[in-house]
Amino acid sequence: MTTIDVVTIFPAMIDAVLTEGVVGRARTRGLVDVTARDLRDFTTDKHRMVDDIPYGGGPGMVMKPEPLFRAVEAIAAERGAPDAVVLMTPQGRPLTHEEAARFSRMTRLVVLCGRYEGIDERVTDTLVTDEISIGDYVLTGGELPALVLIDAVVRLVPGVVGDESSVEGDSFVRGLLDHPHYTRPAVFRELAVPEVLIGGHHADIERWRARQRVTRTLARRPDLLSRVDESTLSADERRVLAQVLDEAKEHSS
Ligand code: JEK
Repeated sequence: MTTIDVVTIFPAMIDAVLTEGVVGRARTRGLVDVTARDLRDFTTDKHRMVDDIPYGGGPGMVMKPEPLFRAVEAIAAERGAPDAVVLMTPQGRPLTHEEAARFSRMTRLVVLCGRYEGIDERVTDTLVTDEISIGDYVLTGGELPALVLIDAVVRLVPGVVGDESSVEGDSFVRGLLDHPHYTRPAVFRELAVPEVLIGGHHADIERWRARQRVTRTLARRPDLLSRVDESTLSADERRVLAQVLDEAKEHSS
């Protein structure tokens, strides 16, 4: 079983989210064990202090090393040595599908959530194995990033998402965005579902969807297309991609 321990001063934030949906069900089914640990439980002073002023001066507060060390040591004693101690930080390398897949193959993960200006660098230097960021925008702490990481990791644990082929079909696995989806009614407030999807000619539908995936990726995420692994694409996707790239060349010459 995959065990994830989250160290935070806001354990209720973690519990509130990870009891719902696919991750909540994975927990009740015993596929993963996610436990939020209150960092203040690992303090030894009567005020349960987790932060202090920065050496060298400057604004804001810094997370003290001692409670974080005590928390990770207590978790290691209880669970066994972790495979990774992940720190959520704006300084981390960006979270990707590959990184999430790597964590999903581990047995014991510890995720550290900072607050304030960040944490004492001696924690990063000696306890942390991976520094991860969820993107180039600034948040107020590591809890939402930890939830994003855990959600991405848990759905890759075998058995969590019912249809394994839907995980393999993920756009970031293949390097293509998804095609548009529609459901009933066929006309909603004068907005019609594309005719090809109504007809039900399977090969036509698949060609149309392949074209949508390729043209949308080119328009919205050309960075993905330039790194696409052609061996993961269907015959329709490969043909449409070659066609669309050729047309794009034509327009620029
Ligand atoms: C963990 C505390 C708040 C906010 C200072 C940082 C460069 C200086 C700390 N993708 C992500 N965005 N934000 C986080 C994240 C934020 C956190 C903590 C993660 C702990 N904070 C905070 C501002 C600053 N600036 C950017 C200039 C430090 C994150 C992730 N993962």
